[in-house]
Amino acid sequence: MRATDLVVVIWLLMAFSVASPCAPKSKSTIEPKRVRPNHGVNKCTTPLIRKEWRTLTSAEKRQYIAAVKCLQARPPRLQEDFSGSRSRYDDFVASHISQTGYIHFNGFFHPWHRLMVAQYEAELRSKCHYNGAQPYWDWTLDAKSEEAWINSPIFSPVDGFGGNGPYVDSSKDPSVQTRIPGKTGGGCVQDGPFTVDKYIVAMGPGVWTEPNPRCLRRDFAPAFAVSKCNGSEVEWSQRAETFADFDERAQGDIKVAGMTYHPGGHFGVGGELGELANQHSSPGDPLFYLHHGNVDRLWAKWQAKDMKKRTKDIAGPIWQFAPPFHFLDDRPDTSEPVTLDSPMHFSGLLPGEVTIRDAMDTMGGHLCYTYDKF
Ligand SMILES: [Cu+2]
Repeated sequence: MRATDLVVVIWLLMAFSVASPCAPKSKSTIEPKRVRPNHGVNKCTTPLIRKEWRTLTSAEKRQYIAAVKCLQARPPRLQEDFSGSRSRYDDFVASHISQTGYIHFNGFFHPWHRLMVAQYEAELRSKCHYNGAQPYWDWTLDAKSEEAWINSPIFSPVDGFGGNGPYVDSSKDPSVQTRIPGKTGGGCVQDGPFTVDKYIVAMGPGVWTEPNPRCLRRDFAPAFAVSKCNGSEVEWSQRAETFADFDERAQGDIKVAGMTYHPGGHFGVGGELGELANQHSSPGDPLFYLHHGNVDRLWAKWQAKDMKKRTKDIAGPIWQFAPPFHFLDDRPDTSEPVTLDSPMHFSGLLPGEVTIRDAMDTMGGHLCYTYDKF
C-alpha cells in the first residue's frame, strides 16, 4: 500500500471511530431530543442553555442534585481498569485521575475539561432523566467578601451541595502539598446531600484508583478565594488577545502567589485537605462540575468575542509543565505545541477517539450547548 493510501485508510478509520463525546452508547441511553445526525453538517439549533446555579429554581436545583445522586448509584463501566470505581459517577473521577498528568498545565486543559463536563451533562440527561443543562458556579458573585464566600447559596444544605468540614489542623500534615493561607475546615462535610451517610468518595486522594472509600472533605479558604476568584481576575484573563495568553492566565502558577481563578475555585473550597483541592481526584466533589462549568464558560466567553478566529486558536505544550508552565526543574523545557488535531484521551470514559478540534465550539460538531450569560 502506498503511503498516501495508508493515510486515507487511517483517516477513514478515524472518521468512523470518532464517536461523539455525547453520543449515546446504546439504545437504552438515546435521548430523543438531543440526538443529531453526524454528517458534518450538524446544525445546533436548540442548544442546551447552561445557567448559573443561583438562578435555578429550588425544584431545578433538586432535580440536578437528584440526577447526580442517580449517576452515583448507576453501575460503573470502567471498574475493570479502575478497581476503586463503584459507580458511573466514579468512572468520571477515575478518568480524570488517570489523565491528570496529560491535561493540566499544558495545551489540553481547556478542551479536555470541556468534553468531560459535556459528557457528564449528557449522561445526567440520558441515564438519569435530568432534562436541564449542566449548571455553572459564577464564583465572582461570592468572592466579594469572606462572609459572602462562606454563605454562598451553592453551599446550602437544603438545595445546594452542603458546606464546609469542621476545622482540622493540617499545619504539620506531610501529605499537604500546597499550603493555603486562611484555611478554615478540613473535615467531613457536615450537611447537605453529600454527607458520609449519603455519599462515599471512592478513590484517591491523588493518583490511586484502588478502592479507598471515605467521606467527602472540604476545607474552605475564604480569603484565598476572594483574592483569586474575583471579577478583576476574570477580566484580566478576558483581555488576552491570544489563546496562549488566555490559557496561561486561567491556569496560573502552581505557587500560591501566581495562582489564578482555576486553582482559586479548587483551593477556595478544598483548602489543604478537601477533595476539590486534589489535582487528581477533585471530581470526587460534585462541585467540580459547577466550577469547571464556569471555567468553560469563561473560555466560551473569550471565544465569543471573535468566534471565527478563536474557535481555531489553540496553543500550549503537549507535555505537562513544559513552557510556559515550566514550574518544575525536572520537567521538559521544550515541547511541541498541541494542534487542533491532537488526540485527547479519556481512559474509556468517552467512546472512540476525539481531538482538540472536537472541543473548540460549544455549538459545533458534537457539542450543542451555550451559556445564559457571558
Ligand atoms: Cu482537571
